[in-house]
Amino acid sequence: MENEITKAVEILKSAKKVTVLTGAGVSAESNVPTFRGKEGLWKKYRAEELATPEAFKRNPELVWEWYGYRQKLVLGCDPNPAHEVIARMEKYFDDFMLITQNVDGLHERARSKKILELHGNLFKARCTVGRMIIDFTLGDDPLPKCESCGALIRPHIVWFGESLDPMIIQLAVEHSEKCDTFLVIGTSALVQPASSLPLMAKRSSAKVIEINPDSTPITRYVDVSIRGKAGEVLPRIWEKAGIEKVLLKRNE
Ligand code: BV8
Repeated sequence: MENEITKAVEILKSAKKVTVLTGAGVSAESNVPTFRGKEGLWKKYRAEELATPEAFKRNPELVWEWYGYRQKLVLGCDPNPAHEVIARMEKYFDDFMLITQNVDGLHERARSKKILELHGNLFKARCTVGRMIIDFTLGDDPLPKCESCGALIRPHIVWFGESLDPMIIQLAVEHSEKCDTFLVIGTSALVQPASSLPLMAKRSSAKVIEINPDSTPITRYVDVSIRGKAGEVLPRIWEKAGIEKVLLKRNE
């Protein structure tokens, strides 16, 4: 692994435009269960049962119960060193974008500012009629309604079979195609269109670095594949790159 970390450090030291794509694995060390891991969220429930518009139509109360459970679960978790290094990276590259598939809000809590949330956010909801988006945490009402029109509100989450926000996916594609360095961290690379982004970066001759304890369908395309945990590997790469020291010296 040391050899791959050294390669990743060399790439980052000459990077100017960095794009990062994260999946549930970046929150694993914050004790947020991943989707498809052995303790995965989907294990208790099947995605089709709950993370789809049909499920919400069929049983909105059960879907809200699941999202309320996940809100409580995430509120008991904290960002881990992986989130923190990604937040610090943002300050040191001329052009930086974080694209996340995660809906847990931990990147924001780690003070990342430049974030594209591809799949929405657990702590936002929207009116099923007027589509107005609000900050929302489930309370005692199992079927929360829109304050202005009385219609049901739903989690502001992209469910399977639903399209992503066109503006968000367009920005994600732009940042994947124009970066010179693309880090893909903690994703099984199974969900589309997110998992096409690293390949777009590769096709636009960016250097792609994958950090994941397991291999994934994109491992064979990346330049550097580091088999490790994000919370351990990212701090080592960042420390070794010494970018903060160099730039702090420059700003002295
Ligand atoms: C859409 C919100 C147009 C829900 C989620 C081709 C093109 C377009 C669409 C499709 C297509 N093929 C299939 C589709 C349909 C579908 C899809 O991709 N299905 C898959 C399952 C085959 N896509 C869609 O429906 C998308 N819509 O494209 O619209 C359209 C419309 C209709 C029909 C066709 C196209 C919408 C997808 C969004 C779905 N919503 N989330 C919720 O959260 O409640 S996706 C869900 O999976 C989460 O967001 C999650 O982030 C995402 C991906 O999972 P991962 O993040 O990768 O998590 P996972 O557990 O799988 O993996 C964790 C990884 O971390 C593992 O690799 C593990 O090894 C690693 N790890 C573990 N510990 C660590 C670690 N890594 C680092 N450090 C550690 N410590």
